[in-house]
Amino acid sequence: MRYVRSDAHRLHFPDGELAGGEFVRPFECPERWEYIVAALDEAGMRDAVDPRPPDLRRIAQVHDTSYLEFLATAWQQWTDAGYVHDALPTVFPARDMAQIEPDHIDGKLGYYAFALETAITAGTWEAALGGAALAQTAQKLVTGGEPSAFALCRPPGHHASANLYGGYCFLNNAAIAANGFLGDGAERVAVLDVDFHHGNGTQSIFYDRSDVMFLSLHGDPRHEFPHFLGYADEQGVGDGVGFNHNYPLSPGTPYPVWAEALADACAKIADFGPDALVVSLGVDTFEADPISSFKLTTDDFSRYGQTIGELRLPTVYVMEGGYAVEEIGINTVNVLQGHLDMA
Ligand code: Q9C
Ligand code: ZN
Repeated sequence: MRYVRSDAHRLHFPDGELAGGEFVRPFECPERWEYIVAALDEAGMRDAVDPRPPDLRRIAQVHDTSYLEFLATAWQQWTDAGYVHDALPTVFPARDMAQIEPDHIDGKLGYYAFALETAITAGTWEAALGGAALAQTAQKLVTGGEPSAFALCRPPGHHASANLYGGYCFLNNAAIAANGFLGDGAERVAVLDVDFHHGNGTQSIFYDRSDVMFLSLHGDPRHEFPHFLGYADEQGVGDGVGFNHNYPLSPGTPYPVWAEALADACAKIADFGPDALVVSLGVDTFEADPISSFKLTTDDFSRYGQTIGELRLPTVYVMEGGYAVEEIGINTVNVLQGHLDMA
């Protein structure tokens, strides 16, 4: 399997992440990328591809132009306001308040953020755009005939909606890949999200559509981030009814229970009969993940890679979460190799 990677990810590394009421070293850190590249190399998966330049016209089919404009200029506006540390919002357009984009950067940050663990820095936009370019390049490889490809995106993307950032995500790389398949002639695309956290951004982007089926296995939002989306009764709206499937699972879920949900999701994908599959690949379902609570082992990642490979669909894997940095590489590689064993 070819994989697409670039050094641009290093441009995004905030000084801190707000967690448990204090600033801690960000869980979403550049070492994650290094460990994955090292494990790919060790496994003999050395077919690395450089990204094509980002296609902004297509990114703007997934994200609002006002949101892209905000991301592209937020750091400049922040420093123009006299601030010197990473940019974080302090105020949000909560219930019963005006949903109007303010002029001041303090207001804009709250308008476009849904969570405040995620800081914006000088290099955030360039890194996020670089990540989106990886997803676009991987999609082009698969549209061009490669059976599968892996986009080593960092920062991740599945929490970002058309006009909201948070949960370490700015541009929705998986949605950008899915939209790319449609733009290049696919009639139906499935997005399978196996990250520990619900892919609220991806769900939101495709919620009213029948050409993209979204399926997510994740920690129950009653207990886990992002807390405000990901319930089982969210089945789509309008044309999209029946094309959104959530599998909220209890804290501590072990592999057999998780695998049962995956089997159900894969049966739904097979019935849907998509032309392509995008997998939002977060390996924060790992038993030793520092911010998550599922109990998957390193071998389980091989097992479920095989289950996904058995679908025998043209597939783009897009990197999402996974914060047990020492094992993030092997867990990721195990999914990709499991896929290759079966596909
Ligand atoms: N106590 C991704 O995996 N903080 N984002 C959770 C848990 C935010 C995760 C706090 C987690 C974001 C892409
Ligand atoms: Zn996650």
